Amino acid sequence: MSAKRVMLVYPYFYTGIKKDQLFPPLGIALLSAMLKRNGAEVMVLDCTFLTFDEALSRAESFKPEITGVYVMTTLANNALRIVEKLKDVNPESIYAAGGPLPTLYPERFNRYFDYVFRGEAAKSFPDFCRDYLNSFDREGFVEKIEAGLYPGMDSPAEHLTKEEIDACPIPDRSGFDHRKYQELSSEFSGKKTTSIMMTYGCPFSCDFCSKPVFGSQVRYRSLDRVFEEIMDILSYGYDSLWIADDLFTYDEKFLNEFCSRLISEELQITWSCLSRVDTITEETAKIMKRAGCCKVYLGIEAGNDEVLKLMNKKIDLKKVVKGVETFKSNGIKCAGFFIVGYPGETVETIEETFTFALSLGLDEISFNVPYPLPGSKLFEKVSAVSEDDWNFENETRFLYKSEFDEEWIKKRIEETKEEFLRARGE
Ligand code: B12
Repeated sequence: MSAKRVMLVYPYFYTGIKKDQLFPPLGIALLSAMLKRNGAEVMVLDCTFLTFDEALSRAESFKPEITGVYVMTTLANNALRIVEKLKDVNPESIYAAGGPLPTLYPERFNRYFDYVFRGEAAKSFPDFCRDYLNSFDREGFVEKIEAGLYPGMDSPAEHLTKEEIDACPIPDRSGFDHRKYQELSSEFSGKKTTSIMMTYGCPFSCDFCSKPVFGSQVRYRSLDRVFEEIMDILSYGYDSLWIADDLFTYDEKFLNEFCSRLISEELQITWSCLSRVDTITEETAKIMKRAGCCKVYLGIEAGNDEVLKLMNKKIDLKKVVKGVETFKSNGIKCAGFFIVGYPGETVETIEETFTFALSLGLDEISFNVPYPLPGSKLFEKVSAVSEDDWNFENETRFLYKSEFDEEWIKKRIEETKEEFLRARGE
């Protein structure tokens, strides 16, 4: 029987810029668990803490039959660079790409990869690998694949149903350098934090957002599976969760059940999550706090109702004030994300955003210029975004021709942040 080795590559190389959020990629962890369940030998090549040469040499010694690479916007160049070299060291392998960017632009990746899997590849990639690896005549097998057999490969991608999600194994976290992830996280916050996802999909259509993989239909995992995963996470030495769901606080019933169970299981962990200002009530904030929630990250975006409408954010300033107050009065810290320089804004509305951000009593603030994510409505509105512009992380930098002066915005962001810190006595 021939070997059944699959290598899954996360082509992100840590740059050394201090970050509070650096997590093992969950998509790769999930696919790894599914592949192992199908009998494959899997190596996760998480490049985060490796040099390019170290990554290549690990890949060369493993000699996979199938190499799969995760690609998102900021990782596209890395992915193409590494796949070119991998083909030199492992010419026998077949190469597959997946993740948000190939989902949006499969044709761009078809040039470099043998196969592109769009969307939730948990629905297709593990089955494809099983069938390919089990076939006696692999070349013959790929020639005879019928359209639609592997959703998202040569047919439209399909979302997993709630039942299918719950039937998946929990993500396989064994292939990551947890010591390094925990070191960095502790250095930043004193906590060993990692990410988890409990719901998939988001029903909102914010102008600047793109949700190519999970789409609009919200699906909740069963809490039994979620808690099985939390126990596994704790076994690696983590003591804090970053709940990465787009809308974790959207459904009060789900949220209450999660919190009640966390309280009754007495796991003594803290957690933070993304949230919206309009999905929170006094009772929910209370139970979140009791269950260990220490901080929420809120997309507030702007300090002007008309600009919020431009962004199709479906919140207004009143709701922002009330939402932040509800969290804060219950002892939950609030971080606010803002976008300044949106197409259609004026210098006055930008200033209103700075003033509003400072008035809210937030514990952390972050400002960005609009980031025209492929797949978003914003991307269609702005002009001349070049493929090469995506290498920049954490920089205030317009990736398109904006009517606003980048230097001025940078200066105002810095001044506002200084004022924020001064007001907090930091
Ligand atoms: C957690 C997270 C992060 C974490 C780190 C990522 C990590 N290592 O976990 C942090 C906070 C650091 C982060 C940062 C950024 N992120 Co982010 N992040 C997420 C988030 C919220 C969850 C990711 C996750 O765990 N998903 C769960 C897993 C199960 O899903 P998945 O990875 O997509 O996997 C499925 C498929 O993609 C596919 N698949 C995945 N891997 C592979 C591999 C192969 C071979 C195949 C075939 C298929 C495949 O199958 C999987 C299972 O079905 C998503 C939003 C979302 N809802 O997914 C955004 C998201 C991925 N991030 C995004 C962005 C833009 C960023 C930033 C650029 C933001 C910024 N301006 O700085 C940075 C870039 C960081 C970088 N390293 O380059 C975008 C990407 C959009 C795009 N079009 O590419 C998303 C989709 C959010 C959004 N809607 O805007 N992010």
